[in-house]
Amino acid sequence: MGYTELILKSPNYTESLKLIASKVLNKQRITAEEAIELYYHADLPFLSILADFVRQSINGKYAFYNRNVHIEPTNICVYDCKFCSYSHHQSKESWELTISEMVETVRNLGDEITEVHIVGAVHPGRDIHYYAELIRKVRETRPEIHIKAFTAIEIEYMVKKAGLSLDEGYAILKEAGLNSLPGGGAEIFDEKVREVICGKKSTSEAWLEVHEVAHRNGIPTNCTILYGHVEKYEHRVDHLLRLRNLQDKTSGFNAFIPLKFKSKNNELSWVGEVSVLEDLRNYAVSRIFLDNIPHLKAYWPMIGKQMAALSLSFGVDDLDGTINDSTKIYSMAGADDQNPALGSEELKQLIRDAGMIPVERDSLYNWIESDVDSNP
Ligand code: V47
Ligand code: SF4
Repeated sequence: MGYTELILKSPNYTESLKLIASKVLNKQRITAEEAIELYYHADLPFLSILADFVRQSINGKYAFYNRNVHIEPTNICVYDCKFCSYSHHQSKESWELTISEMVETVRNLGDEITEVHIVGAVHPGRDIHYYAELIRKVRETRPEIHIKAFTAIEIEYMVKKAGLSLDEGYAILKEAGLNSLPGGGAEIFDEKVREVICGKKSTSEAWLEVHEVAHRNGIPTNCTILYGHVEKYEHRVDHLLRLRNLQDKTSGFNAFIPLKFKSKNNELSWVGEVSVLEDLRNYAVSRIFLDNIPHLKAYWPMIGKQMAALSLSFGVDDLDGTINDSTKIYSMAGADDQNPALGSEELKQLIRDAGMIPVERDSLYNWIESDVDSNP
């Protein structure tokens, strides 16, 4: 008996769960209500089978990784999100790197690094011209490297500060050498929950607009959700639905990255953290619901290496990444991996142990190297 029959003939599942399963297995889209039902009522084996079906339909047995480095320009922030352990409000220590310091970091990177990921706090004194200068200098130093930089929150602020429109801002950043945007700052779109956890930050509507205009300007982006704090399943599904709708319109998202709330050293510490079972449930429902976003990424410095390996059986096809130890956003919030560096051999073995085929990718998911010959 195949896995699918195991679900459809099993006495363990309700008729409505079986209906959802047959929709997924027939490659039909599920509704928001059905996603909510999966969150509340489906068990992990059920979710794993369906998420793996979707994953394999899109990405086969391949699991991707890339060689990147994170640079965090500053922790001085105009906002004071309650879940944040990183900004100067919480850490009580302010720091800002100069452009020369950041360029020096890039200069010293090994040739194998193909991407630089630049994300930091929203500094009150830095506008788009400052950041365009940073990107320009990075580009001069490493002409071939992919520059993925600035969350929608940083973009919105730097563009407004300079009195420009988003289109004008993107023209400047693209000319300087920006290639894509990461997915941070989305948090949770539901306006009431957003008010509780990060009331001063850019609105959900603004986040979505920054990404929509990026896509219209030919700049691909990622998207995220911050889950496991005070939100309910209904809020997660509302968030996924807004992303799915935008992707239907633009096709500009490359990857969705669920970010698990880490509770150390921030104003939401009292909430605690959800279990690893909840992480797997969340990956699987996201994979099943977001049928139009090609990649589901696990950010392993946050959940730990072993959990990242397990996530590959719950819809994940991409592990971020081979990163240096400069990522403070999570280590300060109590990430499982306090020293997030992983060599590519170790990462590849982790993927093989999970029964998948490792593929080193570039930032746009073109293949660089794999155990098998080439992208089929
Ligand atoms: O927006 C902050 C999150 C994000 C906490 O696009 C926290 O490839 C958990 O978006 N617990 C920034 N999460 C990082 C980000 C990211 C990371 C990796 C890859 C990509 C990509 C994007 O970090 C913030 C916020 O949602 N965050 N504090 C915390 N205590
Ligand atoms: Fe600032 Fe980002 Fe922290 Fe919010 S999450 S306080 S925007 S650094």
